[in-house]
Amino acid sequence: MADEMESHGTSADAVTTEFDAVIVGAGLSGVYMLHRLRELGLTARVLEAGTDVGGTWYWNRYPGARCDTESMFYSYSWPEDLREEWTWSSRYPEQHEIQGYISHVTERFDLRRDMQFETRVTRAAFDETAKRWTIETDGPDTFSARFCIMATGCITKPNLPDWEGVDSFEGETYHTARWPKDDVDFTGKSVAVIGTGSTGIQAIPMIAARAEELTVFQRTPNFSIPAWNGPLDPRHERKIKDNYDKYWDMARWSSTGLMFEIRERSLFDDSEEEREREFERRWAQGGFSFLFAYSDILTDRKANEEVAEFVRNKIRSRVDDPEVAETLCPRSHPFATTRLCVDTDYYETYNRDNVTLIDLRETPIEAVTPSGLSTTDAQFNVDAIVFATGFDNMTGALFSIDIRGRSGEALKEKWAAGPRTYLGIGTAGFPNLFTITGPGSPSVISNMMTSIEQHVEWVADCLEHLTSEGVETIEPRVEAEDDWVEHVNKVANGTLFPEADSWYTGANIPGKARIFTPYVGGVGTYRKKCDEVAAMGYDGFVLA
Ligand code: N01
Repeated sequence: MADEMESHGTSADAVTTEFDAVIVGAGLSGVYMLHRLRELGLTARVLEAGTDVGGTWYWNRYPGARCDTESMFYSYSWPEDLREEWTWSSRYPEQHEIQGYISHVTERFDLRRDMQFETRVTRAAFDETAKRWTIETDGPDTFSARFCIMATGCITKPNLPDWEGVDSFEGETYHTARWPKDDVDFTGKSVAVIGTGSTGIQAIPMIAARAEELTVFQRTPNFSIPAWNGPLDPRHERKIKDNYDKYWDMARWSSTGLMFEIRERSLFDDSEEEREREFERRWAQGGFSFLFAYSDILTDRKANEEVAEFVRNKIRSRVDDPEVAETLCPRSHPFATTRLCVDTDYYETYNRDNVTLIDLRETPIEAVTPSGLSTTDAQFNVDAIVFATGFDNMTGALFSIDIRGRSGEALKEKWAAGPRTYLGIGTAGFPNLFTITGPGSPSVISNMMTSIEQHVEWVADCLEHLTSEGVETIEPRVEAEDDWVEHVNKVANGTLFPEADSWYTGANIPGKARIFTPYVGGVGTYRKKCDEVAAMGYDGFVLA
């Protein structure tokens, strides 16, 4: 039965509010989760640290921020009239447009009244006697809920290098994931950008166009494919909208959650000329399609190297200075084993007179100084430093909250050697705790939209089942969790992914356990497994 009530806490103005569920985060997951729980007649409150909905699209408002999943598949698949009434302006959606979309959905379903902003969750502890979660915040409010749903996102907690003197810089500093809401004007300024991941690759061309001088500090070059972004073709939009259910169903059962033409063919089944033609065809399409030219690109070292060299040659053709081009060519990891980037004029930016590339592998940064940055080779005096240095991904947001399960066990301690989940949805010892797109699920290796919807719908069905059956708690069995973690690793080890020092493995954060966290077995395969688990009465979970 739905419960929602308020009781007075210990301090004068502290109030404990009771709900069926507390949802942490008002991004794409939190918004949809709230909608589904409302439909079930459950009471829920979304707690969000930001001042508005949007999640990652609220925080990452740096110049050039844009999703590299195509707009038509970066939208909720429900309901029909919502998808009919919304029109994206371009092939790939821009940050402010995505935030506008999430905001539109929030208003459309009157979700805002169950959301509380500027409220950071600091602690969530399971009370074994009451069988409820107590959720504490940085404000006076405390919440009590049967279910605690972490919709905290995979790429949430910014990573800032702890270089000597990092606070001593007297100019402007920005982290791309905490970009100011007001326009930042770099006109006439000398700017340093640190980091060349998906974010840096999007921001660098935009900053270069405005700044007097831009110095890019690169530690590891990434592979990037052109986006060929442009206005959304109305005929393409109509075609997708007219066949939306069919396309979405295909996406749901595909390997990626995206609608790509995937060729189940080894690269070596084609002649060299055929391969070259196929690469060129995919290059002309732009974006991630390139990855699916052949089925062994991510499993066969030789096949992968051939693709890698094709892309390196494209870099060489896009960059005028051969030395700069070579510095931009990735060699330390196989193609696409770090997140493949999608760009607009990234490599061409290095042909501008006001842009300089510094290779941190040759000359590492030693310190931040009051006037800029010093490497082992030189001092760079700048007006502004932009940290595009990424995130403590997958577990960072969860570990920022003191999550305590049975007997006060800390999630952070349980996962010290790497996250342990069953299906990426729950973890043993933490009853009624759900992690939307958690570690061990396809999440970041798939179209996030498809994976978010699948998890939200699975969790909603599960809560409906528990409520109707009068089940108080659900949590994974330890053996089921162990088997799943082993399976996730086994599947990953059948690919080239673990060879890279990527954030997928936690290698970007000093001291973090190194383990490949997303499930690369395919979105469709994973969905089937989750559906089977539910159909078998939540096999692998303890229902008490
Ligand atoms: O972060 P990253 P991001 N010294 O971790 C460098 C999603 N996303 O914000 O590779 C020097 O990829 C680091 O160097 P290295 C997407 O899933 C999506 O760019 O660790 N350099 C790297 O170059 C993406 O993968 C979209 O050697 C340091 C960079 O900083 C994820 O978010 C857009 C350093 C960080 O790259 C994260 O992307 C943007 C140090 N101490 C993001 N520490 C779209 O949909 C870090 N670096 C388009």
